[in-house]
Amino acid sequence: MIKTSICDLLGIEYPIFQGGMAWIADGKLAAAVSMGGGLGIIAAGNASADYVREQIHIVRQLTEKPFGVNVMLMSPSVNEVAAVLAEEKVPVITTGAGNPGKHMKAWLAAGCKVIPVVASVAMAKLMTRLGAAALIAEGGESGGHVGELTTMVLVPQVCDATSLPVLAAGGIADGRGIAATFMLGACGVQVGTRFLVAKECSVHPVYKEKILKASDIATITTGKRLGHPVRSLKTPFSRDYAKAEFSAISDKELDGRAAGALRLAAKEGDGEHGCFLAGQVAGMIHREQPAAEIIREMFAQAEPLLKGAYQWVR
Ligand code: TUI
Repeated sequence: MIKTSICDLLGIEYPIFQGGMAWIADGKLAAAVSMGGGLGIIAAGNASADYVREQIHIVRQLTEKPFGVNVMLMSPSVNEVAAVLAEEKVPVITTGAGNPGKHMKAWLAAGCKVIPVVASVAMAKLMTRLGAAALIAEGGESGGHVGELTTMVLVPQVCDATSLPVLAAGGIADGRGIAATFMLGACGVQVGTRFLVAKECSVHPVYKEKILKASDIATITTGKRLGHPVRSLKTPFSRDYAKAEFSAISDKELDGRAAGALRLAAKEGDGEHGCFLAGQVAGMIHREQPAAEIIREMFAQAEPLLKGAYQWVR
């Protein structure tokens, strides 16, 4: 059995969070992951505060286990969503794509545990000072909005910079990823792409098919020119966008191209115009499975690897 400080802190069985995938991670998926012993997370993404409240109620109808909500800090509804989370006293709030500083006091006062995603040591130190309960160090192997550093170099540097529990994210899809990031100092993992193909994930079937068929080099990062690099599958949309970044078109026109593309991928399965966010692990994901089975299988693989690590020591 693999149990760490994050299990005790949150009352979860396995030290694993499901990533807050915008347009994808709803109350049903979050409940399935939490019932499987991990921490299920609802993605607020760009959604309205009403949608987020509805999804919180769905999780609470399905399970009494702890769960989280991920706040996408670039969302136009971020302030309204932030208020709903405090009002609902959501057990865990994770954040992404920015600095959650201005919301921390209200969330902590409501008794929520705040676990920000950080992509740098500076942000890790700031979040530690502001009262975070733990940190998620996310490397650029992950899908979606990405930082500069890889998981391999980010996790140990974040661990050195904080006394808080650190979860590793980016590039983890099986037990080998768990074992490796534990060696870097992490005491838990966050996994997105593998849960995208969970049976309980209601993303469009075309999206799941694309992940299951992806190769090791199936993803690309775009958006650097506008300061928001994003990793997604190579598709007509992302290839055209990548070309446009190096063309003479204006920033405004470039920005306009991405509007609605996440929804088109997740809800319509639109292979032409959709933006299919995915991590570099897509190439190692081959099966749709129930969320609980994914969790059990990952930890069943990690345990003998961690136990057997002594073989290297003479
Ligand atoms: O947030 C993510 N991944 C995401 S968010 C998302 S939705 C989206 N839609 C359109 C454009 C962009 C995103 C899809 N995927 N991951 C967590 C994460 N956070 N990765 C990196 C960061 C991060 C970056 C900068 C955290 C803090 C930060 O601080 C900057 C600052 O304000 O100093």
